[in-house]
Amino acid sequence: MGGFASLYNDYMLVPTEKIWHNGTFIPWNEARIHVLSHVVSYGTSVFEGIRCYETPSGPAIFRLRDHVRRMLDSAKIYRTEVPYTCEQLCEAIKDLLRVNKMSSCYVRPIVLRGYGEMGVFPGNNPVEVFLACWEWGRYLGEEALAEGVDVCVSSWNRLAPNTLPAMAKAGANYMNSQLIKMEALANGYHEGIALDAAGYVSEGSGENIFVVRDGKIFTPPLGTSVLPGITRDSVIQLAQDVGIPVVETMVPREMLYIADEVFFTGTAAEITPIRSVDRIQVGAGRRGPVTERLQKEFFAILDGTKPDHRGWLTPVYTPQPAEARG
Ligand code: PPE
Repeated sequence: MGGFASLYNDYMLVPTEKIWHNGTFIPWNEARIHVLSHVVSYGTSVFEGIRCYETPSGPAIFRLRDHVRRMLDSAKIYRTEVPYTCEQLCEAIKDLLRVNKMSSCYVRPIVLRGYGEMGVFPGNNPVEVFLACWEWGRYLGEEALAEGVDVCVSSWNRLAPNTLPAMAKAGANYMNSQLIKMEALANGYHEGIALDAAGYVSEGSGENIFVVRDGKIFTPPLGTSVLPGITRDSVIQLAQDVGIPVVETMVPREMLYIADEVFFTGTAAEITPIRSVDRIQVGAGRRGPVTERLQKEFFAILDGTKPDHRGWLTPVYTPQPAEARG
């Protein structure tokens, strides 16, 4: 990746066998759209990113219903009727992983407006639903989870209210994310943090953000142009479980510099510590104890060392009742 040096991780897709399209499985290479599909000119898509983990009781999808629900919410914001229910899409995603014989992987459901009419109005273009999966490693590099990443505050702001709705996970929002990410990499950082239109801390190009100071955790509230992250919500609940107070409040930029710890959360990034912001060292300049504790709690549910009492994991293969096993 010329110009973006070694901070760019190689994410070259390795095809899996099948992709689900409007109710049927088609070969990976046949999951195509016409170049004049509405989505190509106008960015008309909403999507999700979901992880499936290899657990001691088999592959399990993390917070599947919550992700599918958020995609249907995103579609609703854009007046798009998805011709499948939440239950149907959850079942189809489980089928997808079985058909492709996947254990740990990333799942990308996409709803888009396809080929038909031209012009901005999307309402007469077909709604196409695709479900794909592939193997995806560490989002911000292999050492990121332990060592932390170096980030900058972006010169780009996040979406202003009444421009593009930040609560929708829409393809178009990611043009803003791309500006943030490219600028960060071009300047030698792993990632950028964007402020909202009022100048308060919002989120990363593809991650929510948390700040720790004096044993308390702060995170920007909905309404500061953040995506309502499912990992964000999980971390808030896990922090409460272990008695660490979490406050959803406006975070001024300078809090990033004087924090004891700062970390990102996201499906792809999981819980990634931030060791510097704008070349100012955060805390001790490495993963702090609160971040580490939350990582431990999070991964303990995924590796089965802690019970999943909230039902966050959906098994891909339904466990057989003992008597039916023969
Ligand atoms: N903010 C943004 C802008 C965002 O894209 C994500 C997810 C989050 C917050 C965290 O949300 P959640 O995954 O529900 O905890 N970003 C996805 C896309 C990554 C990509 O490069 O594509 C992801 O983490 O899967």
